Order: sequence, then C-alpha cells, then structure tokens
Amino acid sequence: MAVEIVRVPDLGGAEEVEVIEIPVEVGDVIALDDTLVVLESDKATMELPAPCAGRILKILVNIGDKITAEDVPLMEVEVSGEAEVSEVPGEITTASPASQETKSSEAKQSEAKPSEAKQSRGNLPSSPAVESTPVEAESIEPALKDIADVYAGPYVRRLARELGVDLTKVSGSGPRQRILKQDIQNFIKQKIQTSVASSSAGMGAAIPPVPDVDHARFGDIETRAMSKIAKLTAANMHRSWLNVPHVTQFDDADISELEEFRQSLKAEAETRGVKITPVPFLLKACALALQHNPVLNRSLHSDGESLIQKNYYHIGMAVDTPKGLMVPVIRDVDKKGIWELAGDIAELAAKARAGKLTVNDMQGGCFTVSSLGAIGGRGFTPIVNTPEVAILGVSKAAIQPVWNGSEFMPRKLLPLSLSYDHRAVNGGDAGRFLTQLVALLSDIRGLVM
Ligand code: CAO
Repeated sequence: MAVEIVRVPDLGGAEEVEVIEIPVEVGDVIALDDTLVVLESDKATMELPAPCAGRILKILVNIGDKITAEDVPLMEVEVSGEAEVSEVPGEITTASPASQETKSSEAKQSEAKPSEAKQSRGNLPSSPAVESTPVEAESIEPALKDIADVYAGPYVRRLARELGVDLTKVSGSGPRQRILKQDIQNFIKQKIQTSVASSSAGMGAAIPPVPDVDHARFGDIETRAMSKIAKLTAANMHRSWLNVPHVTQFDDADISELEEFRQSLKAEAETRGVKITPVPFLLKACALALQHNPVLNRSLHSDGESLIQKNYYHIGMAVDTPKGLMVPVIRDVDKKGIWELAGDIAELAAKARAGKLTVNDMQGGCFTVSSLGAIGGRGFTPIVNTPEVAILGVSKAAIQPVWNGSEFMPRKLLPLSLSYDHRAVNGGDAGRFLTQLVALLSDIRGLVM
C-alpha cells in the first residue's frame, strides 16, 4: 500500500497559518486535486489539493490549529492504483516507492489554474501542490459584483457552482464568516426541507400564509389596533378551528307554546324587574339535555387517552359587547329556575358590557349557548368553545307554516344549530341531544316539571 503524507507547503512568507477547513473525512475516496485542507494566514487563504487519487487514511490536524512551520504533516492518503502524484518541493512527502515513480509532473504544473483562489478574500498560493513557487498575497476583485461580500475558497465556490447554490444566500460559519463546505450542505438541506413543507402545504398538511395586501392602493384606509378581547377571541377561535373537527347539525324547535307561556309571564317579570326572553328557557333545556346526554358534557384529556366527564352543568353564554365577544358562565343551570336564570343572564350580560367580568366569571363552562335570536338570521355554524365539546347556535324565531297532517298551521319555529367536536361526540350522540332539546322546548312541561 502506497501512502502519501500531505504536508504544509511553503507558507509564502506568512508566519502563521490556521487550519480553517477540512472538507474531507477519514475514509473518503478522493480524486487528484480535490481540496484536502484550507489554510488561512492573516492575509489570505490557500487550499491544498490532493496530490493523488486515493483514500484518506489519517487526518493529523484539526480546524483551528495554528501552524507556524512548513512541512508539518497534515494528512495520510492511501494512493489508489497507478495514481499520478503531484510533486511540489517541500510540500508533499512521498512515503512509498510507488509515488517516487511519479515525482516529476511538469505537465501537471503547467496546467495549474490558480484563478479559483482569486475569488476568495485575499489569497495565498491558490494551488500550492501545483505551483512550485509561492505567490504573494494580493487582493483581487471578485468576478461578480453581487458576490463582493462572499468569503469562500475555490473549493467551496466550485462545489456551489456544481450544485447550483448562490453563495450570496449562504451564511458562513467559518472564521470571519467564511463559507465552508458544511454551510453549503446545510443550505441545501434547508432548501429541501422548505420545499417539502411547501409542497405538503399544497396538499393541506400545513397552513399556507395569507399574503399581505396593500389595501391603501385601492382607497382610503385606517389602521386600528385590535382590543385585547378581540385578539384573545381571534386566538381562541383559531385554536378551536384548527384543533376541532367540527360537525354542525340543524333543527327547528316549535316554541309556539313556550312563547305563549313567556308572554304570560311578562307582567310578573315587570314586577320582578327581570326581562324574560327565550334565553333562560334555552339554558334550562340545554342543562336537562346534557344530563340525559352526558357525552356532550365532557372534555378531551390532553393525554389523548381519556375523557373528563363533568357531573355539573355550568353553561357559557356568548354576549356581544362593544369591546368584543365575551362568554360568562352561568353556574349550576340544572339547579336554577327560569326566574333565577333570567336574573343571572341580565346580571352577567350587564357585567360583560361594562367590562367588569372577572376571570372566574368566564371559567368552568361545560357547554355554550350563542344566541343571535335578537339580532336575526336563519342559521349559523358556531365554533366549539374548547375545551368544551359542543355549542348551540340559536337564530331568530319566526312564524312558519307547519303541516299537522291535515293542514298547515302557523307555528313559531326557533332555528337551532349544534356544532360539536367529532373527536368526542358522534353524530348519533349529537342527534339525540338536539332531538331532546327540541322536544323540551316544544313541550315546556318537561322543562318546568
Ligand atoms: N328569536 C326571536 N326573538 C328573540 C330571540 C330569538 N331566538 N331571542 C331573543 N329574542 C328577543 C327577546 O325576546 C327580546 O325581545 P322582547 O323584549 O320583545 O322579548 C329581544 O330579542 C332582545 O333580547 P336581548 O338581546 O335583550 O336578550 P336575550 O336574552 O335574547 O339575549 C344575550 C341576551 C346576552 C344572549 C344577547 O344580548 C347577546 O349578546 N347576544 C349575542 C350573542 C352573540 O354575539 N353570539 C355570537 C357569538 S359568535 O360571534
């Protein structure tokens, strides 16, 4: 086995050089002229090309080593076959008879192309293995204006060219931000990862960002800061929307009798100083339906292994306030009567609109009711208020013709929409809950008894 020892070449007058890059590893198979080590003095850099084709046996220096003498051994290379060996006095020691045979390589020296090194910031001899005399360091303009600030040696530049990497986009991790071989490798790795991520985004596995639009181009605009509540609501909605596989189910409750009953309570409500709307009936009906359909009174545990069954019935009520959406929670709805619930609703809605709700007022809900009945609309799909697993949307009740088997009758129908988290609730569970809710609202005896 013929072994070449690669040594530090003539330093071209430099007192000290630093090993700043070792682009090869032990065991690497190398071709003649492949860069083995990059050295840097205070003035320039130089690359040591392989004197022969072969395999790296030993690397005798480390990045950061400071070398002050010529001839210091840097590497051992096992020469492959009849490989040609470059000969540069004082630079490469031929340690085997095989390499002695190729000592004189005049032709090779005349082919030397030191120009690659000129692209590094300042330079020592660009290719010491093929130049027998040291070249004075000189500063040479980079070939391209836009790579004026790129600090990389010929080897890295060549590699970048081969791989189609724009060096102006690569940040260097070497001394003084010099771009090393591994910087190019990392750059390519990152590009591949980004392209995989963006191609998966096209398949819906990631969220493509919404592009920014300069609205001012189309007319007069004002930019207004979002309130804390609005930002919080946005974050909560986004989290729920992304986490919860939503399904929404619709039905109408015939509240003709409920409305008659409610109207009959108006005088009493006035003397009590309480406004009686359909909402307290809705809350009461939801609590009863939750008792009968406990699947909707759960939360998913974050361990992904268990569910939390709640044996209490606290219901959140969405309140539209000038500052944004707030959801105070009415506690123990199952234990309260309609008057008490009407009082709680009025009190919490007033607190919400005055911005006086406490954190405690908004915690502990099992289920949410969002009523847009006073505002209008035929139906909507509410977003589950996580970690709850279901929410009821209530739209505006209206008189509709309903077929009773022999004729159409004018009935007051209340449109309901139930959104649920399909991870915790199945369609059957939701269907049973909504059907029971409709039954309770249609026949208030079940509610008040
Ligand atoms: N259909 C028809 N009329 C309805 C109704 C319905 N579903 N619900 C309420 N109404 C009527 C009430 O009966 C009342 O009329 P009367 O005075 O003639 O009886 C009127 O609408 C106004 O009611 P209200 O709004 O004062 O009280 P409420 O109990 O209906 O609602 C509250 C209270 C706090 C739920 C409500 O004020 C509110 O803020 N709703 C908005 C909720 C919201 O923003 N949801 C969306 C969340 S997601 O963005």
